[in-house]
Amino acid sequence: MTRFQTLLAAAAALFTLPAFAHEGVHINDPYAITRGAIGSTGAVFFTVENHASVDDRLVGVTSDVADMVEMHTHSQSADGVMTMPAVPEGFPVAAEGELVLQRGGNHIMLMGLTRALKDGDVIEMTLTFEHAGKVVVEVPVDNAHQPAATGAMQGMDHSSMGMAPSN
Ligand SMILES: [Cu+2]
Repeated sequence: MTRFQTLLAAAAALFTLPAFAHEGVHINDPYAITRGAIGSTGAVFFTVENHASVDDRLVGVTSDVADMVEMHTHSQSADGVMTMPAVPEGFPVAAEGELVLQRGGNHIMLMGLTRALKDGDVIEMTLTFEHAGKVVVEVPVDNAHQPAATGAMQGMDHSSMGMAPSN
């Protein structure tokens, strides 16, 4: 190892050790898709890494960017109708495991945006985990994040929740 490599290794250790040392959750690759007008809806996706040796659970999400923030999943009825039922009990994150929120699966739903959003805007959300506690995450709006699936969230039926279509 050259002296330069040694310095690099030392610097890397300095920056990475605190992250590995803490027994919490890490939120990776957060992004939101939304049509953006006030009162409309949006969806938020990210991956949760659980570095702890105990099972955890995402039990709550709050943000002042929407009137309602809910955890949703996707489900398909026998006759092929897709719905997005709320999951009030939240999403489990296994010990040393991962929770993946993605299009067509579990996601965070924003209903009734309190301000207009566009690509590049950043939403602040507070996630509450059963064990890891509260984690604040900055979520960029990036509608093109997975272009192939962009239409997936639109046209979803929230009428079962008594909400009028807002977009
Ligand atoms: Cu939803």
